Amino acid sequence: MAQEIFDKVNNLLGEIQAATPDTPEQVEQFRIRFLGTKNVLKPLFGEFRNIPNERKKEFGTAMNNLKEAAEKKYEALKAQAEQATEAAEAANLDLSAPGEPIALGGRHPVSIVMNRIVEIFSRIGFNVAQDREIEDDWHNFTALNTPEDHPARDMQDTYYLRDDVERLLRTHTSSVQVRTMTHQKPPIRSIFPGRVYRNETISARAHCQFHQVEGLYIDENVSFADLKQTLDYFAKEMFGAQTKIRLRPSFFPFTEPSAEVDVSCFICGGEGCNVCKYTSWVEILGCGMVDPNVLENCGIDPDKYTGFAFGMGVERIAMLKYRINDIRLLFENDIRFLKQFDSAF
Ligand code: 2NM
Repeated sequence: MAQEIFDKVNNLLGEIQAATPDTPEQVEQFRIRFLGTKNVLKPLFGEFRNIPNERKKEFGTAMNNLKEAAEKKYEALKAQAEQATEAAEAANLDLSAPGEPIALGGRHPVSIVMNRIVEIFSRIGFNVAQDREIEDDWHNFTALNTPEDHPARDMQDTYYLRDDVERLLRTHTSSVQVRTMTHQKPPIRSIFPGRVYRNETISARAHCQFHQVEGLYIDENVSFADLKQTLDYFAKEMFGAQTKIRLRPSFFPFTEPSAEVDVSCFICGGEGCNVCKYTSWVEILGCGMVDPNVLENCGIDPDKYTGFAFGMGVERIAMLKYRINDIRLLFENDIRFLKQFDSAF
């Protein structure tokens, strides 16, 4: 009786050692038979009480060996199967398959236009200068010939720092031009891109922050004709070769004479449309000859040097180019809006 049970144990051990499952299904069958919840070892453990006392120890050892043999075999089969799967996958790899596409972010329209302006002026020898956004009164106003009682200095128009009449958020990048003029000798030929701040009520056309690119050229004998040629080149590069410019007299505290510059409407080409309000012309920038007082304030001899300066709003040009009718769209970072601009430039 006891010997019969011992024979069963030995037969199962032989079966385990001889098993050669080679499909994943056969490995699973092996697991169910020897290690599953209803495995064939379980009823044998129940035979324990039918084993005579003097052989109980021997039986225990045999059963433990049997269980261990099943577990070891199963682990080995599993490892083998995993290796086989990996090898099969490696053999199936198509090394010539195209890579997974990586989603690229787009440039912000303000960045696209600002980069384009910088690139156009770089090509004719302007270098880029940048500086702080928190400025003092002298660099933002006084050096630029802006009188003490000028409305731009008012709290209504300029952001002053808390309890501070001296420090403010720059209202134009001209403050960087002042820093350049006080630190560098002419010839100076630079452009000044950057963010500026004005205390405006936010609306479709105005925001309390925007971006400018200003330019400055100072040397001996720089003339108003040089200014016109430079801006004519810029307009043709920016808006197309057929573009014309026209200058209208204007006023800025820091230039004399001063002018506002229009380009021929690049939307309708003169036919008349919403963008040019049926005038054929679109205003894009302000400019002028640097006032001798400004040169003097910055330590440049106005009897020896002359210069021209100009300034434009980047948002305004981006809105014209992309037909955007509300400046707030440029500051909301709504992905549905930004997705429409994918230029890598
Ligand atoms: C403009 C229009 C006209 C300008 C002048 C100067 C400086 F520093 F040379 F005096 N900086 N920027 C200037 C002149 C800016 O922006 C509409």
